[in-house]
Amino acid sequence: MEVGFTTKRDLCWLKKPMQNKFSTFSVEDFKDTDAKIIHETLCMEISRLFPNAKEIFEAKAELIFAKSEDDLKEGFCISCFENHNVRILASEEIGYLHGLFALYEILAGERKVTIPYTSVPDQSIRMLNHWDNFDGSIERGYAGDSIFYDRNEFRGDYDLLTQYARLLCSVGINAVSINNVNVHHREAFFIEKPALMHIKKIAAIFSAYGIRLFLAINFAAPIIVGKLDSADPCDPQVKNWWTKVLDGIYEEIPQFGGLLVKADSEGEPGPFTYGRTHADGANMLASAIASHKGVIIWRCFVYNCRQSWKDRSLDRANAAYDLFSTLDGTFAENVILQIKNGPIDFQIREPVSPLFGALHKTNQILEFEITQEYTGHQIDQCYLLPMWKEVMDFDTRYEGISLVKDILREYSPSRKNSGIAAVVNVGMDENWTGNKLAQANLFGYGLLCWDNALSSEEIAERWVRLSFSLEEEDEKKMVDMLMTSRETYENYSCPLGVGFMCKPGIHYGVDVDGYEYDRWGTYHYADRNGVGRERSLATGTGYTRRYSDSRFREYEDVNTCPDELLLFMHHVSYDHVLHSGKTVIQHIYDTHFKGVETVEQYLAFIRTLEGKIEKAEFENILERAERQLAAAVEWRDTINTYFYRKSGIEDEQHRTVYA
Ligand code: GCV
Repeated sequence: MEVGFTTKRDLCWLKKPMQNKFSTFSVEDFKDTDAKIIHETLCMEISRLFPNAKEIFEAKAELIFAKSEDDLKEGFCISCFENHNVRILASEEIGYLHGLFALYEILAGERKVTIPYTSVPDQSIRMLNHWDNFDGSIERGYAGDSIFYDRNEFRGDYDLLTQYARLLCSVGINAVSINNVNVHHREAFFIEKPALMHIKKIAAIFSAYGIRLFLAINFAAPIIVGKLDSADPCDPQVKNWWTKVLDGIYEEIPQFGGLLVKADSEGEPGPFTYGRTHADGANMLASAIASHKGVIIWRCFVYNCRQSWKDRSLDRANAAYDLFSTLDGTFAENVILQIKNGPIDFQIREPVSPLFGALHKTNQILEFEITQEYTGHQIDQCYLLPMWKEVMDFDTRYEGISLVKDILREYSPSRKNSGIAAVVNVGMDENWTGNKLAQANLFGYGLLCWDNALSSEEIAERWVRLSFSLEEEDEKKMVDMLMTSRETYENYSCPLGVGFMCKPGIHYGVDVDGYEYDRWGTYHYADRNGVGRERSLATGTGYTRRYSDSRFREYEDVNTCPDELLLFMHHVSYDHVLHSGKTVIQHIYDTHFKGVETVEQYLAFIRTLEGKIEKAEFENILERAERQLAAAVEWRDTINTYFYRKSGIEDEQHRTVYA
């Protein structure tokens, strides 16, 4: 049995095998084929995490995996925990594997749990989306090339993919899409046999860890691949074509999860070309895949990307709500709408999408972005768990089910077709994520999808403890650094929810007016009197009215609108006084100075880690932090100067603001 790995990679949070912890283990088998595969994976993982444990075929082993009478879904129950005697119960075989990883974490991370310890996932779908292209590049990837593809070939490094799959399984991920939602010409052919021959091998690796594989498709594939005249979802020929394509996929990959679709968005084709609705498009694919029990995940990131800054009535933030809330109840049972956390695009601060709570009869997935497109490219550290917690715990204030994390499950007609997805942050870099600290986001994302009640802090603590071996004081400092890093990034970048002051295209670094006169619908409208997008019903774009009555009233009124969202919702003067007691302009100065000072403190702390963590890790974290500081200084000085020039108002504290 192959136990070690040949491709050298950071083992991340699984790097502390527990030698001689158990000498024997036994497994009560489940009967079907998938179960046998997972049994093999289980044995392999035991030998990696608890070396020297031998499988025996009687019930008196030190580590026992046995069937549970309760329905634990993909979860487990660690029911006994005495000396060397541990029992892990599960009702599906994948639960054994999740239980094993949990046991490892309890022992290696010295985590305290109460026995019996039962853990059942809160969300059914816990997915990662890759935006990887066949040429090996990754759209919005900051950790090297794709782990799947290399110069228009399948990379075929199955050892690497096994390492990846186990990392994902260890944090509870159960679905992965492996190609970019912007499906270019070559990737459009992934649905055909020659590519499927490779993809089925990738699917088998994931499947051994209980993870289903999905493909992003091009809606115009019937034309591009099938050479039909049209991709009209209401054309029977088109539906027949998709049915055959999907039959072909399932013939190769019986455990295939389904399709992910970006349609009529940012140049991608879609049903609008034929005067059809998104329900027509999604339902056609859903019916073509239904006999295989697959699902269609349909993204709601649909907006007009050819807007004019001159027209203040058109608002990109309204787009997804307006389009999809009117289609509620019209989607097939195996269609799931995937909704970005905010109404625009993964900014450091956005309100929660008003679509949550507006859909009551449609399966839903919430979409996050782990890859740090707008949050520092994995150069700047930005621990995103606090942001994700805010979104999941957000109270829409509709009657009945009102928290986003509950809405996902409760308002999805088919509970198993609901959950969370995120654009992942990994690539070929040896530490997977470019910046070692960005591993915490991947780890934390998985944990949070599984257990929605975890705090960001607990997740950070668990990651730090498993990843390093620090003294308590340093451990605490590292956790504090992670915990404050989102606020710090926000402090030196876009103020008060205004968003998009980054360099166009690459989305790293400051360019205050970079998007101001462009077509993307992301304007801050700063002038000599004030700044912000007016989205009130009374005098703006009416975005605020897309929320429940209570949220509408809160956001509509500048006096009740939360400070952190003020410039998202309103255009206000520079001397407008925030709830904090500061004027908008003074807030901008203060936060930008503070942001840089905090990064300086991070850097000082990181320097003290020399010799306390592995050399390569130290050098990596230090190098990134130095670059973060340089970027933060640019952000601070550009933003401060920009608003000083616009407003003519001096910093009360007379710090250096360039004229
Ligand atoms: C994959 C943003 C990103 C695009 C991305 C798009 C999406 O606009 O900048 O790179 O495209 O979101 O989510 O589809």
